[in-house]
Amino acid sequence: MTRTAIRTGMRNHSRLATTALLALAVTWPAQAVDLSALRDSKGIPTPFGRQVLEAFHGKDLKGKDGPIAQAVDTVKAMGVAYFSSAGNDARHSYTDGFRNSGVAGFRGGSTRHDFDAGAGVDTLQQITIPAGKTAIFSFQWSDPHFSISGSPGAASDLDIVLYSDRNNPPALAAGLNNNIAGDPVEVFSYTNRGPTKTFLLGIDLVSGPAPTTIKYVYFGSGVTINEYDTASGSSYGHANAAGARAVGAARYTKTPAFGTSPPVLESFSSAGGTPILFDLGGAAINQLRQKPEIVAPDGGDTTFFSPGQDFESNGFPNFFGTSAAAPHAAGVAALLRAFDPVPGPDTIYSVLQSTALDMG
Ligand SMILES: [Ca+2]
Ligand SMILES: [Ca+2]
Ligand SMILES: [Ca+2]
Ligand SMILES: [Ca+2]
Repeated sequence: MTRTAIRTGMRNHSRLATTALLALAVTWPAQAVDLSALRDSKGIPTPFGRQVLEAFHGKDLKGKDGPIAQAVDTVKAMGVAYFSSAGNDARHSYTDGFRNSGVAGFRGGSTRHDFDAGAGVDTLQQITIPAGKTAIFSFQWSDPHFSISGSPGAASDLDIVLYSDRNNPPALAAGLNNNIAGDPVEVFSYTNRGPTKTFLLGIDLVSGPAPTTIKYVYFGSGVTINEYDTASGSSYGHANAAGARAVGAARYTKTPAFGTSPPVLESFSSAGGTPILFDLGGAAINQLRQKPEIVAPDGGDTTFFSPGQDFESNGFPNFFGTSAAAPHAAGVAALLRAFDPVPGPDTIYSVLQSTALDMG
């Protein structure tokens, strides 16, 4: 993957001149998003001359283009350049094929995934959740989504279950929906109210064929996967849309303007590589999009966000994350469009990438 950093010339207290219009689409949660920023009062995608940026990466469906990714592609086709934060989840993802261990799972009749790709059998994956922290696991598998493609929806029902690390451990949290004919998605969250400790994760096939790909992305400060960690890409959803440019983050103090060249990627900046496994009609495809395409600075001063986070101690809080980087990329695109309103998004994307610094 080639990552490049756009040259914003950003300095502390810098402001991005934006004579072209910027629109902000906040997408959280992604399935209930208000897309009004992307459309005018008649519901028509916003016209030429407008850039769209996005401050929050939502958690819409991965493995295919969800409703927001589709909206991104629609407005991009109307001439809108769209920049999405790549995400702040580094490589916090596990991806593998389902291997049937033959060991019984949580629900009656289910069988457990074997995490060990070799001769051994290991049906529980050890993870660590720090004291007082909440872990969220979003688990999906290669199966059509009813909410995107309509019938027949998912052909397989899988579950994900969290256990304590004791012998004969009780289940602490789980995603146990019947997914048949619905969406192949299970999500659970769990807050560790005790000291930092290890837990065990099981993935069960309840019914239907074993999926060729299972994948979860996890969220939560300090949560770690202690075995069989595939460290897979965590950028998905609308950041993964073909029409969007996904933006990673490099702290502004680690850019050429501050003496570091090439810029250094923030350790949390999400890696790409989440394949698109189904088209909008539910047919199986395998399309890998090179994401994120560009990197922009984060960590600039703001007047209010994030409170208490002032790493230069200059009285202004600093805004970190790819949500801070994406608006800088959109701001540069707006400057380009203010300079010359004719070029469409493909030209803007091309100019940004071809004039960027190669980060390797
Ligand atoms: Ca095995
Ligand atoms: Ca284990
Ligand atoms: Ca299920
Ligand atoms: Ca500051």
